[in-house]
Amino acid sequence: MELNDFMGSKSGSTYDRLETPKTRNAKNPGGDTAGGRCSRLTAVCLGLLCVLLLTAIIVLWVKFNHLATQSDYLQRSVHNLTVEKEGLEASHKNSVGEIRANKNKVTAEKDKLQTSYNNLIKEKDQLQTRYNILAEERDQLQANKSTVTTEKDQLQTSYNNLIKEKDQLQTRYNILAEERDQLQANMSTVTTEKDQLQTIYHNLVKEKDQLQTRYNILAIERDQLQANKSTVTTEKDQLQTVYNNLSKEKDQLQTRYNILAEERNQLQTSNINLTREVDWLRNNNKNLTREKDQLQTNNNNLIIEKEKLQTRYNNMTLERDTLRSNFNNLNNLNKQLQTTCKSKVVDIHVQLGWRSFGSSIYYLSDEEKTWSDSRHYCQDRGADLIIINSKEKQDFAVKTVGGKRAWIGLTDRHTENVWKWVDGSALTTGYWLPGEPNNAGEEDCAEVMGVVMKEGWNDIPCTNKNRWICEKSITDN
Ligand code: MAN
Ligand code: CA
Repeated sequence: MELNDFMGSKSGSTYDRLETPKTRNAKNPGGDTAGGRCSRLTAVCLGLLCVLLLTAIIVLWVKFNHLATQSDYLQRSVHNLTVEKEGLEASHKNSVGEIRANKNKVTAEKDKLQTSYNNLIKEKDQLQTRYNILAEERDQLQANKSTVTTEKDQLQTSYNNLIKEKDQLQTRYNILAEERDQLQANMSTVTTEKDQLQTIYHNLVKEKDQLQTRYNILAIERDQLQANKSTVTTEKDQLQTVYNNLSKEKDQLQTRYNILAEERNQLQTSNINLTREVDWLRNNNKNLTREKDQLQTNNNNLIIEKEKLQTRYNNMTLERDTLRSNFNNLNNLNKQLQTTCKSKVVDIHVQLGWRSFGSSIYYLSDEEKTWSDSRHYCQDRGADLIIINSKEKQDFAVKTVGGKRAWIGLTDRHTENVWKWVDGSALTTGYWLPGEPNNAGEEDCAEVMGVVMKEGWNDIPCTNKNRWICEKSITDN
């Protein structure tokens, strides 16, 4: 803006007004002499040089702005990517921590299950062994029971046979006894008829002897049978005792067998439950193994993603470092250019009659204008009326105005007796002449006077025409 303004001042009537007194004194009123032409040529060359310089400055300025925008954008991108990367790294760390914790838990649970599974297998084997022993014992008892039952049946058969034989002997004995009784009865009859039948008697005696012999034989046989019967009875009693004992033992065995059968059933039930539990544990183990494999896969994927992100991060760090280096180089270049540019601007302004003081340049007009017109003149050149806020500046202003007077950028036109500088700041230290400001007839604008014994400020009407002092900062961008 200021540069364009400056360029504008070159070709118009304003430029003529900017000519230094020195230049103006050099003019020949006669006009077209060799000295005059030389001066014009110099002015034209200077103008061209200014145009070239300003063009270069504009191009560099535009380029610098473009590079600065790019640099900002890249810096923002780097920052966003760094934040994203940190977020991803944090979430990755959390995920890895969780996976490790889960993996340790799963491994511990798996070990526990394996241990309990091994214990169950051992218990199952022990139960199987005990079951086999019980089954063998049961089979032996079954065999013993069959043997005892067979023996008992044989003994029962023998006993029944002996009873039958005994009954037959009894029947025969009864028949013999009956026959004996008949013979006895016949013998009485025969005794009566004994005499008559002496012969018969002898025969009968013989027969009786024979019968006696037979009877004796039968008696012996009976005694033998009786003895046999006693023996058989004893044996029967013994057998009965044995049978009773066997029955008792059988009952006891039956009871033990029932208990064993119940125990066997319980063991079978336990075995089925254990088998089910083992199957369930096996399934669980399979599921846990599957989950573990999935977690392992997830972990591997995360590690791959992390490595990719790390690579991207490293590449971006390199890019960022390169960009930073470029930015620093550009910044340095920009600073150098700014310094050079400012120095050139000051040089050009000085050549056009501006004076350098501190970090600003100042222009004292030869013309006279109202306070507002004077201010517009300065503003049109990227400057404003001078602000005097230090003793050094006051001394510089007095020296510049040199025995004359000029507008300064101070007014109370908005609120009477409230003096403000043109940049809106309030007046803190004033270098007023004694008795001023006195507002003698609506005096709202300030001037500086460099008249001997009258070096200071005075208020006068803003519509008065006066010289002025412009101030232009060379530190502003
Ligand atoms: C005298 C003084 C000033 C006043 C001017 C106006 O110099 O009264 O205060 O501003 O006249 O011309
Ligand atoms: Ca006054």
